[in-house]
Amino acid sequence: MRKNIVAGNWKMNMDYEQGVSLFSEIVNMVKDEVRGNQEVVVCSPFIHLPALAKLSAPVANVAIGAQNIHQAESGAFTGEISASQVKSTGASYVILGHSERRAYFGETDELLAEKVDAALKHYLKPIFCIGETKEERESGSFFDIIKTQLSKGLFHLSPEAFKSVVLAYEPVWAIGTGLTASPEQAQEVHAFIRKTIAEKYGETIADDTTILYGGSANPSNAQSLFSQPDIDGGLIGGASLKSRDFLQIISVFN
Ligand code: 3PY
Repeated sequence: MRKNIVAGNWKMNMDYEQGVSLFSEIVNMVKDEVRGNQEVVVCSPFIHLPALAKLSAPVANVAIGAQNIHQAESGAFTGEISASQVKSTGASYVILGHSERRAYFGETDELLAEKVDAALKHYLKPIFCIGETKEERESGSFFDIIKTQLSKGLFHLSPEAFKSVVLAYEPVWAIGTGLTASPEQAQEVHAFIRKTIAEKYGETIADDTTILYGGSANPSNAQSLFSQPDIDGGLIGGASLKSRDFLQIISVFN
């Protein structure tokens, strides 16, 4: 049975103290709430990871992740962080392919495939983001775009390796714009993603893959989005920076 996951993407927010204090609040509030096949993940800036790892270690079903890694193992890459360094903090996830990294840092599908390999080599589970721009939605090419992102970024993986990947459908037009895909629009794409995975890896792996919705998800729309059959939780931006909003989103699964 696939996991339901609510993952926070803090982006480049929170100084060290603020981040530790927010995460402590989250841990205290969710520690008796998150059960069974549900997991809460917080993807913070790198600076917070060791402290958050200590706080999350005793709590079942709460994990932490990074928002990026470099594809190389180690070496002269000033300012970069490798998968093994992230893993050594106690993190278990890494967001890869977020549209902000694709757009502002020129991350291509080919580069992302290398980052996926680096993550998996060090037992970091990728939360792999895919999604179309406004123009691609309006022109109707969005299914092709999503299929290409999946196949170039992930379909080189063996079935065993693919099982460690979590998908996040994040329509670019819904990120930082306050716009959200309707539950029906999101479900349509999630079902398409699952079908595309089934064609490559078979029904069992497709059924077991967690596919999150991301893009202005918040306490008012989480319930209607997460009740769709192929939506298994969310990758939450702004609303993950407020403990009460984040908790309300998490409690959709209780
Ligand atoms: C958003 O909610 O805007 C996000 O980008 C989540 O990753």
